[in-house]
Amino acid sequence: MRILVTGGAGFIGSNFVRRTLATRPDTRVTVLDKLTYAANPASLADLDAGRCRLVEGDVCDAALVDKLVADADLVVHFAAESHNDRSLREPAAFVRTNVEGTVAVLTACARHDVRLHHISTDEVFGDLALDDPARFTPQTPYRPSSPYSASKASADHFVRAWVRSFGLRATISNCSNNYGPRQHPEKFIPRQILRLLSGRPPRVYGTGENVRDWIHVDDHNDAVWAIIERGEPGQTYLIGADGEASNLDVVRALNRAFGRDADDFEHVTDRPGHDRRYAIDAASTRALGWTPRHMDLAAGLAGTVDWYRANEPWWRAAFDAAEDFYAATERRAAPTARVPARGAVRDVGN
Ligand code: NAD
Ligand code: TDX
Repeated sequence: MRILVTGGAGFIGSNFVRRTLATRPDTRVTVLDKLTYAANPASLADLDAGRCRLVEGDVCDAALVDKLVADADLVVHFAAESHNDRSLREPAAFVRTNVEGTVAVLTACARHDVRLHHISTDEVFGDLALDDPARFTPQTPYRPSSPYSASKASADHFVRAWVRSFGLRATISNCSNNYGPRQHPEKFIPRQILRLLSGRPPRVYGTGENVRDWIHVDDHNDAVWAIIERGEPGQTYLIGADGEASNLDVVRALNRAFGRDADDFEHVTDRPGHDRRYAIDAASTRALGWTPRHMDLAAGLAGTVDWYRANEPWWRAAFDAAEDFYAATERRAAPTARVPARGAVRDVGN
């Protein structure tokens, strides 16, 4: 099977490529990646060149995408601008890659009748109140909050439009927050690990009560394969591993993993529009026979710490650049305002 993986030099995509080559001997992979700041070609450098090639290019380059799709049996579309904080500073890049890039992939897949799996996020559903017992399901209405999540929501709508209008064989998955090896140092968990490895305390936005539903990247990618192999074209699948934890919980667990006082961290300026809570009901993907294997978050974090500890050449330059990025706006702050609960200011007008 010839697989085109867009965004395969990024966090989840590179783990997908590695896992695919390791577990499926009948596969060959072409990675299309623009090698933006978020990519790290070292994530693919040790792979068998006979089974994995990297094409440096833009997913918005319709002619290039068409040529690569014509040679594929399957496309898995990970390429995106993926960081909420950056989407607040440079939203246009998110519209371009996440929306126009997806349309280029859809157009080529429809032209060549190639099966597509589109990687999306739980953030398209907006957020839940901290005291709301609900979780996201495939029926939850879209209500994105940030330029990032709005661009991903738009991309999902275009996928469904291509399924309906052009008979494209496509599935969509909306996954919760991933963690694990090879995640860019700008993201929450690696940032805190690398600050701790560099002798600096973790940094929590606002009160730190915001909740994310953590899943190990290998569990996400196994779910993607379950959908590719057993999912129904045209359907949407939600992926999550019942891993809800507040940012405070995560930072305290990391401090403990480093043998530090759990409460030795800094509060900094909150993210504007900061989503309160995400929570996934993954019944749609579990129905395909998939079950997550990394259910112990503390153990998963410990393994992730070990990986970063052993791979400084992989992360050093990106970590320094990410800390510069944050230093431009981030200030120490007292955690005075609570995260708004249900019915508070953010829900007015929805
Ligand atoms: P990432 O930022 O680590 O990787 C994105 C990759 O896409 C990078 O290698 C980058 O170079 C590439 N890319 C960006 N613009 C491109 C363009 N114009 N053309 C070609 N390649 C381009 O992101 P990630 O965390 O691995 O996320 C991958 C996908 O999974 C994204 O679609 C994201 O929305 C989705 N997702 C991520 C999470 C998460 O927790 N990280 C959760 C759910 C869904
Ligand atoms: O230094 C930090 N301190 C902090 O408290 C950083 C970088 C983040 N945070 C908070 C913000 C969030 O509540 O941690 C939480 C996680 O932040 P991110 O890692 O930026 O992830 P999030 O915004 O939740 O989005 C992620 O999950 C869904 C991915 O980046 C998206 O690509 C994915 O779609």
